[in-house]
Amino acid sequence: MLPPDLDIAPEVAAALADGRAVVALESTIVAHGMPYPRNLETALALEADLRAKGVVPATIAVIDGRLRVGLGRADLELLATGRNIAKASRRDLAALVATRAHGATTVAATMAIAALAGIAIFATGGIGGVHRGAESTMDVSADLYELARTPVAVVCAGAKSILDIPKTLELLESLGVPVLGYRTDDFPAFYARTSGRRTDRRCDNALEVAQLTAAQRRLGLGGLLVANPIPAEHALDADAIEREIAASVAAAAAAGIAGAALTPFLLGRLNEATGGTSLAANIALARNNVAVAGEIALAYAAL
Ligand code: PSU
Ligand code: MN
Repeated sequence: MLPPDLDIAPEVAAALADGRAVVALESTIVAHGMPYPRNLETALALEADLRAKGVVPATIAVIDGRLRVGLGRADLELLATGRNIAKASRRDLAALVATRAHGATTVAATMAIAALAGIAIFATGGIGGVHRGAESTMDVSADLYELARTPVAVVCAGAKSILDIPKTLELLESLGVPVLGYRTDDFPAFYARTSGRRTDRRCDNALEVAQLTAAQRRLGLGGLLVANPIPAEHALDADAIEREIAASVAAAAAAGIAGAALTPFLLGRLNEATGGTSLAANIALARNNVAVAGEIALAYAAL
């Protein structure tokens, strides 16, 4: 029985009922991850890219307290331009529903809602993880715990090095989350094709990922992470980005920014400091993740 708070768009519901390919998309990247109007253009482009492949996009958000799976243009405009759209992770969903508020869903909350709707594949840019300094702040994204418990395959370009990537990979291992490298042995670092760390398994085509996703779901073992490196022509110079990241992390500490506000602060400062280049890279890797997720969803639907 689906909760009465869930609204699945007719196009998405029909595709799910027919066993056709569906890919979930998150909305924090729209409301808090990119500036207007590129956020809106990107959200629309990601959906168009999927449709062009014969895959139905299901962008997820909370609108007026409804858990919405599949948004219209007006919903995307609201998220892209709204001044007070809450960033919604798993723990925020009940309050947004109860107070009939809006929320842009993080990877964790998008996974939870996608699973309620029966969607198995989800594409995003980068996931949250273990923050630098977590040994004293204990700031670890709920995304990692969601991956451990919720049966959705998340296609991402790894994690930004605003995070501590070795600790993030250690925790994913502890939580039992398979970390697959898509056509790579290395775990990518968002703007860069490698973090210097390995994934735990390499997959060379979408069918392999679809079969692994199906097995993971049959066994009830939770989610999995598919790490897909940024296309080489869009990758940024790792040293230059690293300097900006270190400065952003220091600025956050000096301003006493912590908790849910930390990731949006770091993303915003980084976007400003690196201007158009990092934004262009961000958009390119998101589209690349959607392309791979679309292929995985098509292979999954054909199993
Ligand atoms: N990393 C990015 N871009 C993003 C996010 C993370 O490079 O937009 C967003 C995602 O929605 C992710 C969330 O789920 O930030 C993680 O926030 P937190 O660290 O507060 O869990
Ligand atoms: Mn956090």
